[in-house]
Amino acid sequence: MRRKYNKYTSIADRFPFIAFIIILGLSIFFLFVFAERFPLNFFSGSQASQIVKETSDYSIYIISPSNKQVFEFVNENESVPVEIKSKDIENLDYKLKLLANGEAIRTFNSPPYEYNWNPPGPGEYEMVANLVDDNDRVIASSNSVSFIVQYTSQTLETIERSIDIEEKKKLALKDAVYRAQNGAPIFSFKCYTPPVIDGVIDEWDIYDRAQIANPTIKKENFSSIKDCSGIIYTCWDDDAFYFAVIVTDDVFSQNYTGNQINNGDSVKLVFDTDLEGDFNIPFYNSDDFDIDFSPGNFAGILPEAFIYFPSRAPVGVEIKSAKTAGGYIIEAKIPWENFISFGARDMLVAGFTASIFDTDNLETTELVVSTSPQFEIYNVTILGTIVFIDGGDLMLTIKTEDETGSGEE
Ligand SMILES: [Ca+2]
Ligand SMILES: [Ca+2]
Ligand SMILES: [Ca+2]
Repeated sequence: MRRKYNKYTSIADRFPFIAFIIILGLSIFFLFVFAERFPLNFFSGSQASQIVKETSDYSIYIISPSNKQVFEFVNENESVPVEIKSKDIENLDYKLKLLANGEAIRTFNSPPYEYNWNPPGPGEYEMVANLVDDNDRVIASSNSVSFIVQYTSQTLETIERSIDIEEKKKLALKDAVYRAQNGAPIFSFKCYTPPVIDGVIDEWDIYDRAQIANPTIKKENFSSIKDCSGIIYTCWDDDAFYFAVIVTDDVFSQNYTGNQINNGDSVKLVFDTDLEGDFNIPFYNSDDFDIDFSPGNFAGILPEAFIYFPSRAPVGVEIKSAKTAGGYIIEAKIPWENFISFGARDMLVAGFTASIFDTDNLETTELVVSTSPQFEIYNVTILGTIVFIDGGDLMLTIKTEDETGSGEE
């Protein structure tokens, strides 16, 4: 019996069973290959999935923002540039619907599929563009990109000073009449060695810096701080006010001189030197000074300053500029005699706003960004605040700290 049973289960006898296993194996293999190539719902046989199959030739691709991109914004006016490339969808009766975190933010009826999207706040966003029909049914989808929006509060970079200086800063503001609602005050320190006005700004990092990035005039033209923004350093002594500005400006244009400077790329400083005396007078008067600084055009037109209000050429101004890869630098000294009877002194609080006037392709100003949240010419009520502090020789303080630091190592 046993031998007979062995004979019955020989290879030849098992063949149908082995063939069945091989066919089953191949079927599973091909099923996986197809599942990889086609969307899962292709196999469900529903009508919607048939449409997806038929339109899988449309390629919709979000090229900006890129996946995992991090946007570091300094204010809420900045936007994420969205750009979508597509193939063969232009002549269809479909619309392209852009979604961020599942919410529709823009519907395009035709190309170009470009949009500057102003995000509602910081966070991680997922963006996808869907090709939809009149019934809002999704015909095809783009790649999905996720990106991060962050806001860095670099509006002011106040260097942490000694206890004595920090105390002075508080004290200066405590009893001062100033417009606290116009942004955080800028602290300007006395210099014991005046900066060298040469367009090289190595010596400025011991002073506080302020960001010039709030769009204030023609702000509808603002999209990103890469278009136009800057950083200003200031200091003072008994002779003069000094500043250095690093401007980011993608298109440089300055063809003007004298009282026309602010039609081209330039920097404007406005001072309200007596805040308390005429606090309720909104327009410029005898204690207010509006000064324009031009970097020149690096091709014949020299850097210069002009007092826009009260309109006149300044005296004794030293100014140097330098062209940089992303914009330009201005470094300047303005003697106090230009401010008639005003000169900075320790703990004095004044109105102050620094602005960058940006002209790119037109004949006149296209955008103004400022240190204060608001700015307009001839209006002193929206100026920010500057606090003049004598904190001793900061160069000495920094050096001492360095030496202590290296000694401890
Ligand atoms: Ca210098
Ligand atoms: Ca005033
Ligand atoms: Ca420009």
